[in-house]
Amino acid sequence: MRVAITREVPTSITRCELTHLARSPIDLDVARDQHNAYELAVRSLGFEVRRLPEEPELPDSVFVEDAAVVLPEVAVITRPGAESRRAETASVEAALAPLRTLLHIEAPGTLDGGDVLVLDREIVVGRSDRSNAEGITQLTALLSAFAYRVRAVEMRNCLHLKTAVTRVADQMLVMNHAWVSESDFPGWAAVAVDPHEPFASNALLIAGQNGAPGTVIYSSSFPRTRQRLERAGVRVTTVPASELAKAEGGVTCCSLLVT
Ligand code: CIR
Repeated sequence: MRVAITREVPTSITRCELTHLARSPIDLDVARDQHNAYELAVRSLGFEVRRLPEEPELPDSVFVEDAAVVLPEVAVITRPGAESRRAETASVEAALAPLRTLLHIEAPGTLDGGDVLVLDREIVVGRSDRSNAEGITQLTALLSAFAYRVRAVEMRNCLHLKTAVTRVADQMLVMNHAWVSESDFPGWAAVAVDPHEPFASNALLIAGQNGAPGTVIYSSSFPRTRQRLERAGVRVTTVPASELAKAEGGVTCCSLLVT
C-alpha cells in the first residue's frame, strides 16, 4: 500500500515562517489549486492521498514533511525547530499511528523532516537553524537500532538540506552547489541546478513499482534544470508550485510518503 499524507493549505499561510525570502502576497485560491494539482500528481503515481483537515492556527501546517521522517520499518515524529510549528506534529502522529511504529525526538532536540535526506541505508541530515546537534544525535540513536547510518553535513544560506539537494534517481542527486558540498555525497552523480533557478534542487522522487523506473515530481518554475534532469535520463512530471514557494516550501515539503 502506498499512502501519501498531505494537509489542506490554511488561510493563515500568509503568516508563515520566512527565513531567506522577503514576504510577498500569497493567493490562497491559487495555492490551494496548485496543491490540488500536486495531490493529483502523487495520486496518479499510485498513492492513496490522505489529506488532513486544515489547521487554521498553524500557518506552515501544509508542509507536513517537517513533522516526521517515515521509513519502511518505523517513523520518527520530529520536534520542529520553529516554535510556531511544534503543534503540527500531533495530527501527523495520529495519521501515521496506524501505519508505523512511532519514535520521537524529545526536547531539547529539534529536527525538521526537511533536513533529513534518506539515501537507502544512509541518512544525511543538514545542520540547519531548525535541526540542532541534539536532535541529530537522537535521530542517530533511534535509527541505529534499524541499521541506518545517520551522518550530519554542513549547509549554508538555505532553509533545509532538501532545499539544497534531493535524490532524483537510484544514484543521482540534484544539487545547488552554493548551498551544499558535492564532496559530502561521495559515489553520487549530481546534476547542478541552472544558475537562474537556485531553488530547483528540490525534487520529489517517486519510486517505480514492479521494476518500473521512478518519476520525479517537480515544480514547473524550473524549466532549465528540468531540461538538465531529462538529459540525464530522469523522468519528470511537473506541477505548478509557485505559490507555496513564496512560503519557502517546495515539492518534497507537501507530503509524507508511506510505502
Ligand atoms: C518554514 O519556514 O518552516 C516554512 N515556511 C517552510 C517549510 C518548508 N518545508 C520544507 O522545506 N521541508
